[in-house]
Amino acid sequence: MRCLAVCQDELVIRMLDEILLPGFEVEFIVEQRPLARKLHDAGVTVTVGDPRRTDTWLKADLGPSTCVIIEDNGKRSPKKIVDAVRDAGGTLVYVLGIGAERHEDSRAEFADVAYLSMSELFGGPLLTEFSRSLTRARVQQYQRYFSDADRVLIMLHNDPDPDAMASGLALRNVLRRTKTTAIIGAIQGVTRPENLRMVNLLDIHVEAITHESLREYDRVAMVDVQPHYFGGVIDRVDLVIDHHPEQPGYTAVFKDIRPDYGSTSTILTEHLRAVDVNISERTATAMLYAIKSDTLFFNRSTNRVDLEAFSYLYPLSDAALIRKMEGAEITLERLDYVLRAFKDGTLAEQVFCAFLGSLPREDFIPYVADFFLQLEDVKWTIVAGIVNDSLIVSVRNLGYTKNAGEFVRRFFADIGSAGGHRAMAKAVVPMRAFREKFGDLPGELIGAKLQDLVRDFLAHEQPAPEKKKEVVR
Ligand SMILES: [Mn+2]
Repeated sequence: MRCLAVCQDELVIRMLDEILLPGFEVEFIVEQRPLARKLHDAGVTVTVGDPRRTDTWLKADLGPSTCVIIEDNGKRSPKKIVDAVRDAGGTLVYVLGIGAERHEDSRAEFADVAYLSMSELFGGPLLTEFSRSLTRARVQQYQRYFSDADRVLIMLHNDPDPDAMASGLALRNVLRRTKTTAIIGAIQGVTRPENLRMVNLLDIHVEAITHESLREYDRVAMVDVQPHYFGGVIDRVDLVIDHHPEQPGYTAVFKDIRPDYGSTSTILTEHLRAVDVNISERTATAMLYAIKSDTLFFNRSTNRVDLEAFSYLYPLSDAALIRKMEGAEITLERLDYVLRAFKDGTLAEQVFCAFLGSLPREDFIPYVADFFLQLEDVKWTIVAGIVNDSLIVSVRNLGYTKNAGEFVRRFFADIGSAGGHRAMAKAVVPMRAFREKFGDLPGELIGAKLQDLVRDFLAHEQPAPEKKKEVVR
């Protein structure tokens, strides 16, 4: 195919020539004779002429199937050139934006021709390549640092979730180690049924770690968590890879913390890709499941990089296994608490509140809160229960109403821990402190109290701006 290009910049001409030559027969029209001579000597096909004149184009033998590329350098409008090309019978006209300034104006001005901008054409791939090579350098550094260790510990947070476990598997892969030379461990093991199902289906072993046994390892890495989480027990690690906001108060030889990523598995997908490590089906399946679950299947704030990691891992993973893991959400004992909440809970003005009494495990509370949020006409759910003499409050809403994090902070931050973001939040309050603040309420009145608090909050609170993402476990 024949292509005529109008361009007065040597660098751009050489670049276009390089890119277009294999598929096109390219000829450049330049205005300055010295530039034309220089290009001609370099082997570029070039004619000297005034591109604003129709006869320049007629002379250049412009036909309806000739492709015309016109440079828009942001200094002088190429409108006259476009008109001249049109008059000479050109139809395949492309304006190529080179100056960064006036792309939007130009796009509007040349609405009837195709407008391409140089930064859009090259920016994406170039940035991907740059960030991949930066990641590669980073990963190679910690790979080397870990290479001479006999035993490596990959430490997870308590009650590890899919993202923690998948990140553990992935890091073991990056370090090119086996389960005997890189141990995945946690101080408190997995308890939630859906996570246990993942452990069984993917045959993941999480070693129980004690403060003493920490010393048996030559190197310690942490994924999906940072040392401050362990309350001063661990203040120095070799590597931290996490997507929670960076915390002070510890030292790490290497760290890669990216709070704008939806999961730690997303970061590790990039690490694996950067150093070209093969990802096994098991690891890919775990990571894909982790990305889905940490982003609540892309319902929670999701980054472009999460989608990219997802589409990269998808063909490598076992979709049937993921379906099986997801099915593990509903268990008989959970249904039991759903029924209890149904019986004792209250629904008023689209707010569902329930107090579940004393519970053997915490996960029933967020489960019930999530469950009732699916109901028609429910916009907020507040579900509470007592675990180990602390009141746990899970708050959920549909995300476009007032802020759940604000709600728990307002009423519980002074007597316990409270946090979260717009759509999901959690408070943990020692029962003694709760009684001191709200009185010694019997069970059925705790539910009613919560209903009062949220009614008060929703009636008076102005919508708060979206807070920076916090992940609620
Ligand atoms: Mn995570």
